[in-house]
Amino acid sequence: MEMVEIEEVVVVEEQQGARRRRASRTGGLIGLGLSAFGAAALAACSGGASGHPLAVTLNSFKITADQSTVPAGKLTINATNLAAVNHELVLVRTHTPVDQLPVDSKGEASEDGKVGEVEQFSGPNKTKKETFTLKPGHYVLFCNLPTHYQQGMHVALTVQ
Ligand SMILES: [Cu+2]
Repeated sequence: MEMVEIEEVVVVEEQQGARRRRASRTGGLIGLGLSAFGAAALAACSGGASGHPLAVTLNSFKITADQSTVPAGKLTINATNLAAVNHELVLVRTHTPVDQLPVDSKGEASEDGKVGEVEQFSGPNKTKKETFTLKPGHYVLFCNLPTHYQQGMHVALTVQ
């Protein structure tokens, strides 16, 4: 069973390297991946992740990520909420700078270009994991509970 998991990750790594997606997973592709990307696959498996891992920390009122650029394809976000109150993480693909999204009268930022979200959850020190499939581009990750974006809960992410 362990080998099956490793092969799955290898295929994902291979896809990311080629910056394109494959509809089928052939035996030949897996064989190629095992020889060329075996080490990367083992590293990816150690966290039990199904995509490239990104650690995001939510706090009142700040968001940090452990990488500013990630490869296109599957991304597994491990979001940790350090605060006792709820926070969430919305992902939008946009050309707008990270701190210039339009905000409405309720203090909620525009979610135009939304590709997904980690729904709100409370801490402190709790982690929620979600996997997204992202194409190349500029993304803004932010908390959209009222006024949280304006108070600084946003971070930029480049996918390439
Ligand atoms: Cu928040």
